[in-house]
Amino acid sequence: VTLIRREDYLAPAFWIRSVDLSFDLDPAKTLVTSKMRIERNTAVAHGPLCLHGEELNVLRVLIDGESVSFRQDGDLLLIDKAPDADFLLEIRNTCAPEKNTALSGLYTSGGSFFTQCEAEGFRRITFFLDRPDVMAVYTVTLRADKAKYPVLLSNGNLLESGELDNGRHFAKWHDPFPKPSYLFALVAGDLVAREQKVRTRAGRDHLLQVFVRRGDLEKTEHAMNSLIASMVWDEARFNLPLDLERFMVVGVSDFNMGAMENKGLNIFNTSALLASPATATDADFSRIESIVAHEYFHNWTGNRVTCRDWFQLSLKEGLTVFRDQEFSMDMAATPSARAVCRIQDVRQLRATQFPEDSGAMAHPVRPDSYAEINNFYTATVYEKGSEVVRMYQTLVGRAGFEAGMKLYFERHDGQAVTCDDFAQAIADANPGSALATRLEAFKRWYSQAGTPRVRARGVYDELARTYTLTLAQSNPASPGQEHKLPQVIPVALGLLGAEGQALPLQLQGETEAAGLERVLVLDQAEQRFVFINVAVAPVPSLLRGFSAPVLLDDGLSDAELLVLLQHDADAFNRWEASQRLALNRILAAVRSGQALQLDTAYLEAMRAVLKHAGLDAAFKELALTLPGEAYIAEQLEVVDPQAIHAAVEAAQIQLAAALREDWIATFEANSHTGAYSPDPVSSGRRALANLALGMLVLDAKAQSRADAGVWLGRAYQRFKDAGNMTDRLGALAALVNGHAELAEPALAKFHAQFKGDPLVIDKWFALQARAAEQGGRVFAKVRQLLQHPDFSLKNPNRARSLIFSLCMFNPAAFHRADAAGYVFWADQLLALDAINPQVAGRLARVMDRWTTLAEPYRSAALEAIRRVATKPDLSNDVREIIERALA
Ligand code: B3K
Ligand code: ZN
Repeated sequence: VTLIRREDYLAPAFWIRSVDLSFDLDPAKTLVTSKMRIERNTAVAHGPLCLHGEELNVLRVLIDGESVSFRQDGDLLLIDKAPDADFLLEIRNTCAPEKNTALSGLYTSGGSFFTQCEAEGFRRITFFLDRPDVMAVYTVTLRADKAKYPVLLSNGNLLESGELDNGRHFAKWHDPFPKPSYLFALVAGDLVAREQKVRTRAGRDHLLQVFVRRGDLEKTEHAMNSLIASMVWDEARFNLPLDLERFMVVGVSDFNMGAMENKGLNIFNTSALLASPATATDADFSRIESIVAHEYFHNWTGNRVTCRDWFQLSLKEGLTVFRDQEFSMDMAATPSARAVCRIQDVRQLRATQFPEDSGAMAHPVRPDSYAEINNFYTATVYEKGSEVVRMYQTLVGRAGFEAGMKLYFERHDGQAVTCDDFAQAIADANPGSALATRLEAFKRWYSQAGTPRVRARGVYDELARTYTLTLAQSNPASPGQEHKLPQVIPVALGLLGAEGQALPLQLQGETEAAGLERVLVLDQAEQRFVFINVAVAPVPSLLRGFSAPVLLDDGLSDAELLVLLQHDADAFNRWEASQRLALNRILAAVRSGQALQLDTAYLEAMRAVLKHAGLDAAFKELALTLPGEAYIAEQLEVVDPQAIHAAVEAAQIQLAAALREDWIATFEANSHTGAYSPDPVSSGRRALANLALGMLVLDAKAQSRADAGVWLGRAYQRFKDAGNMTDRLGALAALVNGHAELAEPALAKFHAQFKGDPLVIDKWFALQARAAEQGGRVFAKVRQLLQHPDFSLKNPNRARSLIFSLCMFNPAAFHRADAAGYVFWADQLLALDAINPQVAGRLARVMDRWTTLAEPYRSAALEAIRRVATKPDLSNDVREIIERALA
């Protein structure tokens, strides 16, 4: 593959200032006419006008109305004799939307037209300077059959619409804001809209619309509410109002990712948009809220200020994820619900980004090179990028960060900029801050891949009443980066006495204590911090709220972890203690090869959490859920997925048995939440009830108790009678994961009940493919489901629900000693690559960490990767991932 390098960036030789596009929409052959006002960029040396275009059929090229000679070279169209003065370039071409299975560019789904242009889809619609630093004002005319496509949408404001001959009609749209081509969108189809008029704090009126297929309208209320909440929040927190008269959101069922922030016309995967209590779970409700918010927030962080080049992707993505995470926390309202949000975000980071950062695809938040940019919409760019933004806020404070954002927009509104510009704005707004004084070192977060390790050891001197904390950091080598420099790591901490009391924090040299929590800045390989006037030997609570994306080795004993679990003022660290207690035990079993045996101290601690009157249900559910198998694997040098699974399974069975009476009480106390509302309190109770039910079914099966039938029967009953999807799917999952006989009739009933709702059928596939493996039954079932009439590789959601669920989210079913999982992966990957390279590129990532696998998995995985590599016509997307895996 050919690599594109960050250091090779050159400004474009031409600017496109405005473009007038018209479309004669037809699924087989759509005619596109583009009239571009172009001027030379005098700052750059002379050269031909060189436009991108992929899978297009060019009909004519005119400059200022005269035909002009051009040549085509691969995916480029070159005009050697472009005028020096400003000129009008007119190009006519066709494209074939209904043949576009890659879902990039203009395509059809369910008989309607949609576009997806980020990152480089616009060039599959018409010839253009398809790069984010070329920003143009768009005017778009759509013409189509009126009966089939009554709704015609594009970015910005509707200028006019009307009838044409032959049953056709048109609509003309204008977006006043210059934008890069990746933010262009059009939609044409038979859609209906939920509408809402809103007035901003600034007193401007706006029309909000959510367009979906007929029949889905009642499932858009939550998305509309989320959109309104996002608008209110962005104005209140960052003073950023909506800037268009109209803001539209459209749902489509064939979509490569979650959603897309096209200016004024966001396009959403229906899975990230539609929700009703009967068809969507609590997790869906909260995911929809955060994705609606994320895309809306992009209007400022991404659209008004965009990226100079794709290496700067985290400029908009990391920042916008940070903003949507902050929004969700603010929506959660109570301190405990905020902590639950934070815990969930960190769990996600550890499950996806940490493995990425230590595997074949490890790359900095700002990558140095890529072959296919679509491969770099990663957990590192998004989630680690968000953690980097969070560290700015930690270092300059919340008000300082808001001042930095203000300066960023004052300087760069309407521009395409870099991560350096963002860093500079935050630092300049906070002169003398812990950030500004270390800016260059801080920026290593953008250039160094890998998860830094922080080792913390404390020594208490009883006589001197001092506590000396030594913090040391290191960062192992990653591909292309042998040696790394120290990073700037904010370590939020508190100290607790053995009875749990918070101790005042006074560093040597300070005249008085500065509160009970503070942020130390670790910016050297090793640093010592001496606390004075420390009355008793403390238990350190480090990295509170997960103040930096690092792996912490604090060497705490079980007794110390138990103090934190019980008393830490920081809810995140209380949860972290619960996870560490479990992790230590699971790792000991896996490392020693001995059967896991949970001890009374651990079980009693978990019982105390479960019975605690002062803790929220949501927190209990998180604390009692064992660490994920991917995160456990991260702690090991050599990974045996079956050994990890066996240890987790044993832990679960023992936790289920030892706490049986408490699980029963927990289930009884939380299983009736009344009329459905997705709020944090009732969703927390549903989550805990589902965990308890899962434990009780597991226990009934595992211990073959005399009254086993009781809980299996109750689970089935709850499945049948559930008043919402969260309870129904929870009960179904309990039966399926417990391999209960009743699982089959329940699955059949579920399918029959929801066969008309593709998003629910996705859940039906995913639940089976993610089920707890037992003797290869899950894998066999997945192979069988490939033949199911509802299965199709063409719909990304469906492909993800079955194939990705198995390969990515079910390590024990996937990593088989007989290599059948890897053969399955290679087969499906090759089939998918022929249809949709972007989605295939994601599936290829499954093998990122193959080198850490134990035998026989390692050799078998290598063989499967090599088999894929020998395929001659692989997409660039898959080729890049496979080559990195083999590098
Ligand atoms: N910006 C889009 C992602 C585009 C992915 C292209 N392969 C959605 C988002 O992050 O909001
Ligand atoms: Zn985004």
